[in-house]
Amino acid sequence: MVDHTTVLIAGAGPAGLVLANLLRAEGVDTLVVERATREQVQTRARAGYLAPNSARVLAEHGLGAGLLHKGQTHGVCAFRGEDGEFELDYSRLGRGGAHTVYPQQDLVTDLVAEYLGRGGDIRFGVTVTGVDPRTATIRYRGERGGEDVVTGRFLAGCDGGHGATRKAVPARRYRQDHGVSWLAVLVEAPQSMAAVTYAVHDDGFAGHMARSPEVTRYYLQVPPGDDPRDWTDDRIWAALGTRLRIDDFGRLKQGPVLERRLVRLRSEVADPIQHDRLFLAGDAASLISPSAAKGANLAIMEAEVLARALVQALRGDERPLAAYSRTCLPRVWRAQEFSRWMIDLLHPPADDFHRALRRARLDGLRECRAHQNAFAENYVGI
Ligand code: RFL
Repeated sequence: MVDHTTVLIAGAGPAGLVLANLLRAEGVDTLVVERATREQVQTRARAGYLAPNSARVLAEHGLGAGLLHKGQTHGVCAFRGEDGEFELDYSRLGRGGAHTVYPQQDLVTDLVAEYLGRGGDIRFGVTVTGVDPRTATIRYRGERGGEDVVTGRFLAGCDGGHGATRKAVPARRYRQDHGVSWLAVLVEAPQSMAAVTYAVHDDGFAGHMARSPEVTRYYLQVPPGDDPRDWTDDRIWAALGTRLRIDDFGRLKQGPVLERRLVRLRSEVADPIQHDRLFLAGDAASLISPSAAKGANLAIMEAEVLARALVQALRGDERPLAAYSRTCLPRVWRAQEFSRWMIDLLHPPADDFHRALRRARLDGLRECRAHQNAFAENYVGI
């Protein structure tokens, strides 16, 4: 049997779920197919820092209740190094704007509930195995095995960086492995500092980011290929203590390590991000290193652009849909440029020349209003 819908969406992450909700609000028939179970998508801890544009999209479309009630506003970040610490109140720099810190799994939970409440159809435990962009058809395997086919008027590929739809878009792919790996750690403890803190140290970068009142994210630069299992709780706290210079700035609030995973900092941008009736959004369209916390924000931006274009196409005007790649890609590249700038700032090669350049960059950020404004614009905006 072949199922039909209007917009078929592969993947129930931030990109797919925002798109699905925006389309349902316009009365468009949608079907979301998702490989994982509902429980898995609602517990997968990843992003936390949502930029003002993401908060606007969610609030404007009635998807921001959880974010407004439980999210924390953060507008200050700090840099720590051998010359001490300085803070940037980026909410008062550039055009202004703060992040809302709201764990991605909570956002996904809200978006699933809202979509189902709007009468949306979502099938969990379903893996896309084949994609035909010309007919907007996918072949999929359900939890109990056996293949089925579903077709739409349009197909949205929101199945992330390892999904099936991205392979069906013939595109030029710009790939970069930044040569840096982070141990991404979640600990059951409140945040230790009021601000996001980026620590530069000869042992490597360390970062501190809020997530919720009970859970904090830390990052540690580690040699590429390190096995996360070799990083015991004690070893993690010792490295964080050294790099975050607790002797100068005070102790960290410790708790059990809930999750440790290795993240290779890499980028991949496809151009174009559409082919025939297939349109990619989020990590399926481009991957960005988490150094500037942009991935989920790009996913939400693209979901909004795509939702508008699809609604117009269904009303007879396909021009915005034809321009989808051209609309999104300049913003994707600006985010890539800033995230690469952050990588250079936080992980310079270990030689005297690059260490001195890093100090000059930090001096610029500490002392020069024009540098601070540019940083703030890039940090919260795209
Ligand atoms: P997702 O969230 O990966 O969702 C894709 C969904 O597709 C499903 N799927 C399939 N379904 C059916 N058939 C198949 N063949 C399928 N293959 C995959 C998957 O199960 C999944 O549910 O992609 P989306 O929606 O594009 O969202 C992207 C964001 O998740 C990602 O960019 C961010 O998490 C990146 N990121 C951050 N972004 C921010 O904006 N701010 C942050 O603070 C931030 N912190 C982070 C991050 C990413 C991290 N990691 C894990 C790389 C911190 C970390 C540690």
